[in-house]
Amino acid sequence: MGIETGVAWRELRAHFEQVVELQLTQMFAGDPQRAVDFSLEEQGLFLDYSKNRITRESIDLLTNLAVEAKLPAAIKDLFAGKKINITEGRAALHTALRAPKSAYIELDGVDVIPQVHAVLEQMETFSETVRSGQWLGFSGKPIRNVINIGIGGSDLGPSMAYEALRAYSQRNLNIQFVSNVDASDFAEAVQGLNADETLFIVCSKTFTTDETLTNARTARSWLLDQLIDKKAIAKHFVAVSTNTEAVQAFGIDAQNMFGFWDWVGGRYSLCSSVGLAVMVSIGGTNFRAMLSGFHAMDEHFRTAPLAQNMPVLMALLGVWYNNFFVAETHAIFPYDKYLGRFPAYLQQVDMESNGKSVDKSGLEVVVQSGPIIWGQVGTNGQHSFYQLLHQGTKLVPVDFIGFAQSHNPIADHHDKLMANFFAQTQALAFGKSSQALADEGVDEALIPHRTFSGNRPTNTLMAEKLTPFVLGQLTALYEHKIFTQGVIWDVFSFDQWGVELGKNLAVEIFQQLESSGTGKANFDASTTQLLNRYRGMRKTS
Ligand code: G6Q
Repeated sequence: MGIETGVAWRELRAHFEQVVELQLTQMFAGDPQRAVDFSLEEQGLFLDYSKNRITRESIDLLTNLAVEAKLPAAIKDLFAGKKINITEGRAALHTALRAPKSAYIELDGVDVIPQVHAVLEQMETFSETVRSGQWLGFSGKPIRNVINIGIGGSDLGPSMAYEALRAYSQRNLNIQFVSNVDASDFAEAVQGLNADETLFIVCSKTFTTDETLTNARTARSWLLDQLIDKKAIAKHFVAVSTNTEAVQAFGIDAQNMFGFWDWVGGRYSLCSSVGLAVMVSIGGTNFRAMLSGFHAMDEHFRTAPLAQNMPVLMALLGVWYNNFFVAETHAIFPYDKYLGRFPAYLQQVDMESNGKSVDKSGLEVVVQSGPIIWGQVGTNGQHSFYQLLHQGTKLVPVDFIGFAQSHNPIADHHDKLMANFFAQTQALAFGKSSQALADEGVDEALIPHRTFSGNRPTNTLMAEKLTPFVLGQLTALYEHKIFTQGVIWDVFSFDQWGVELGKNLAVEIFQQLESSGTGKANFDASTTQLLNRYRGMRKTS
């Protein structure tokens, strides 16, 4: 029996029939308090959710839904380190990674906080040595290039945060991220670099991921081609992993390994040693400020009442559109160049967590689970796909994220950027009526083409500046939003079995390709045809 059979869902369904007819234009006109009442501030992060197709009753009914889904108990279990990742038999205790040293969080009878802080200190010592130029490469030169080799959760978090906090980076360090098994990724990253000034961070929780190990082996060959002596590896490779044996087998000294734990999911691992490249870039103090931002949002999520809880509200609004308005996608548009990787990062966190079609008891879900997440920085999207958002037939709820201060306050750029930011949510909500166009004297034949229906929902998130603290708040906000939605849809948000099949098939196909066609693999007719064609083209090229 899923959530859709409960009272709250039934009431929401009935309520939806009334709300679906309402226009944001009327709702604002009839309620001068609306903007203020549907807004929330949490330690400088401001959420205006008034431009959503909701009434006060919608929020009451949606919070009832959260109660019916037993969200408060689920939040407690998350923070208490209960093994809620049942299909993998693990806790999902990423919140412990940003808890202060004074906290006490027990898992299997052990307080995890001392381990967390010991690794943070190890990371800080290492980062400082690299940043200050004291870490010397094999030929005695300081490190100038740091390349993180990792994929998925071991890439998207650190690369997003590195970009986001570039304004805080030490500019004489060239930080790069190599993730793709496509050799062009590695080749372009090391283009023009000297091996004796380059440090690789091999970042892999399991240290078994094929793409990462393939890139790491290529990096080792590239380094040894230039530096010859195998002893150079100790000076130019460090590892971030939970697998000491595999790290040592690769040739990296256990002393140069930064550990973390199986209770940290890959896509929730940015605050662990997976963030090492970020700390090298921005330094320990800024990294800790980011952790404080995460922790502040953790505490808000853990303690605030549901109707004033930012992640919960955003999650419920998402459920409202996903399940009642049947919106298939949700877009995220940061109006900040530095947040360019944020939508891609959230794509993984959200879609890998809630892209599930069976519920916790293994039955097919009856209601839609996670949406398709997508997005890009503004204003670029305005000159591209916003057309569909304004006048297309699809309903796309959007989160707009903007800041009052720029890291690069040049001329009037920032006010122009933000003018667009405000204009877009206004246009989406209120549109432009045919009457207004007629009043302006627009040619009658053109009126239908120039009419904007409006009534298109958005959230606006705003903070003073994109600081490490604010990035932490924002990231934790989405983590907890996604967790809340997983609770409501009753799916396991912390596993990702859906990525297994393709991985296994790739291994079989690779073996077939390497065995020059003598293998016995029995592929479907289409795959066989494509493989034969590939083989033929590979030979002639
Ligand atoms: C994230 C996933 C996945 C993982 C990568 C890399 O939640 O588990 O994206 O992070 O497959 O795994 P390793 O860190 O083990 O190399």
